[in-house]
Amino acid sequence: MGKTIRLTMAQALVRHLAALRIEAPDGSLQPFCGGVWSIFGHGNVAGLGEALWQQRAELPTLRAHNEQAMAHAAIAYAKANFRRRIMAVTSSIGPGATNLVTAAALAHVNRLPVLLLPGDTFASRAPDPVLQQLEDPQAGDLSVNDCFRPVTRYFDRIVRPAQLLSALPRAVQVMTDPVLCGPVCLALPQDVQTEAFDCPEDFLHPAPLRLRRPPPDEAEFAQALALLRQARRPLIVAGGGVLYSGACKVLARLAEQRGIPVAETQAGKGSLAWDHALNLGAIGVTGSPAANALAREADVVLAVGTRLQDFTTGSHSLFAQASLLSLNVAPLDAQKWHGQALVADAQVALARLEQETGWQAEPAWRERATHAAAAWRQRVDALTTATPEPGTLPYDAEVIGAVRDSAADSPSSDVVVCAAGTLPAELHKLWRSSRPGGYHMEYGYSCMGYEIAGGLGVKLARPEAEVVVMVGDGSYLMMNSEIATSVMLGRKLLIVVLDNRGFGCIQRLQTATGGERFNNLLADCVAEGGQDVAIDFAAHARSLGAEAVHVDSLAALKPALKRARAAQRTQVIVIATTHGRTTDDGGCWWEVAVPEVSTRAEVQAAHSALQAAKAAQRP
Ligand SMILES: Cc1ncc(C[n+]2csc(CCOP(=O)(O)OP(=O)(O)O)c2C)c(N)n1
Ligand SMILES: [Mg+2]
Repeated sequence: MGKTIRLTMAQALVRHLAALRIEAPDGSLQPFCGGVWSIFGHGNVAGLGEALWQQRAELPTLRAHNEQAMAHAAIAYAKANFRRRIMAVTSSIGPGATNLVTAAALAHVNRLPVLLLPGDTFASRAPDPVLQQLEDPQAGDLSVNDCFRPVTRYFDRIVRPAQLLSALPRAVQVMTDPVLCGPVCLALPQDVQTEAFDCPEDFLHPAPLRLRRPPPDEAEFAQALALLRQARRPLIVAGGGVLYSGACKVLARLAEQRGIPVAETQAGKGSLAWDHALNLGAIGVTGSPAANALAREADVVLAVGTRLQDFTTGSHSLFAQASLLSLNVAPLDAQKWHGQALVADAQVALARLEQETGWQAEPAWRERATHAAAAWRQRVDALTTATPEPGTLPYDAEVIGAVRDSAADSPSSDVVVCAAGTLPAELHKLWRSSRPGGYHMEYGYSCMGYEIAGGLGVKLARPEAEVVVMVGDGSYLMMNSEIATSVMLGRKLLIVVLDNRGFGCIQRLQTATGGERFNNLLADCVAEGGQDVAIDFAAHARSLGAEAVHVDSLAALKPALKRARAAQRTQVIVIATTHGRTTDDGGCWWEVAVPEVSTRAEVQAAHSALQAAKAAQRP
């Protein structure tokens, strides 16, 4: 047996984490863990807290104001690093821990790594029940941390210090495995955090990590190639996996050489530069007319690195006529929707396909795609540079145009961050992303409240970028406390709040499904004896330490953006927008359940329309 050192479990954990290095694409080694977000309580302050203090020079500890927000920041950091670097998040037991559950689900859905380290109740059970302890009458070993089991990709509870020696490397393995990649949770009983054991020295010097690139199975590759050789009108749907595997360059070469147009999912936007001749733009429910029209005419769809969620497939109605070839590192995704699977790393498999001859789109298809893409680029120009009619409020497209055009550099170094509401659809259609990572949309879980905290995580990962958080009033109100953290950490965010006085997108969905306007817009929620609240977002943001202004028109927004870009501290710009207008161009059907019986004729009509639309769904 090699040398050992007497350490507490928490000290061993933190030292291992601080020592982890990962190989960058250029072969250099980088710290794997960018820091540990911590809110302390009795469940972690003495144990993990002491260990983090000891290691503070090697592994930064950061404090924010809400555990969920800290995890959002950590997840965004991993996404902005294309899953190559992570952050950890530690909480106390009980409410601090369960505050992390939503974020764990967010990371799970988006296949993004994060190391969650909630405190847990005493393994010894000596002082039970402790403050915040759940007592289950039928299970003595249950704690609130068991909520993490379904929303993590690896869960463990460390009830003896030496268990860490296998549990932590397994958690790291899951986070760096492109197939399993997602959130992991090590629940840490507070007494075990503080218990000493003989820790092998080796554990404090882990081997460098490297992301695996699985090659395709030969037979599967041959089948895929056979399908592509038959294709006359192929379309590539680029998902987040293109970005995570670093396949953007080979994707661009393939598109050009073979004349194949590319459409992008929310996670895949930025795979090709927005002005690439064969970039049709966004696909699906929030898609461009160019991408959706060609999706309906394609004979083979090569889906790369996408989960094929309903917004991408139009609830399986959009490219239902095409043969689907799904290139994905995860078998779960590759075999979806009865597609032909090609399980492999996207970069490796696309590079292999590049070597193969005999597959090429028809010249007419390339030409059609080039024209459609150019027409859509022109239309985006028109939509995003329009000015509202006198007396009307601007809508999101016009604000997006103003934000884009305020960038001093071209192509701009902006990273736009967003997650929920009206904006994801508008940004997916209209934002122009020049480089991978310039478009940071959390649209797997579409979690209101991700935006500002996520923006902070992006800024930590990309300090040189202008991180522009675009957020609706509803999402802002759900989680905004990390504005203060951004000021405290000196990490500037440029936050643009689009205040349409309520949950605009859900109100429109409500009406579209035959419902009466109800419980969504603030004006519709004032109770008898209550008052309509005029929320002063700028004053609120100022109270958290940001510099903030309310602008009363699109004309006033433009100089405000210029000033905000020149500033050092976090900026918040608030503009009133209309909830009544969105970009009509593009889009496609999306299945939302509508009541089968109702006293409302509008609901009955919407139900009939739903049944008719379902006929177009791939069975
Ligand atoms: C945590 C969470 N709760 C509820 C929802 C459902 N939801 C999606 S968008 C939305 C309203 C968003 O309002 P706002 O941010 O003001 O954007 P708007 O649609 O008005 O532009 C709601 C309630 C969600 N996505 N996330
Ligand atoms: Mg709103």
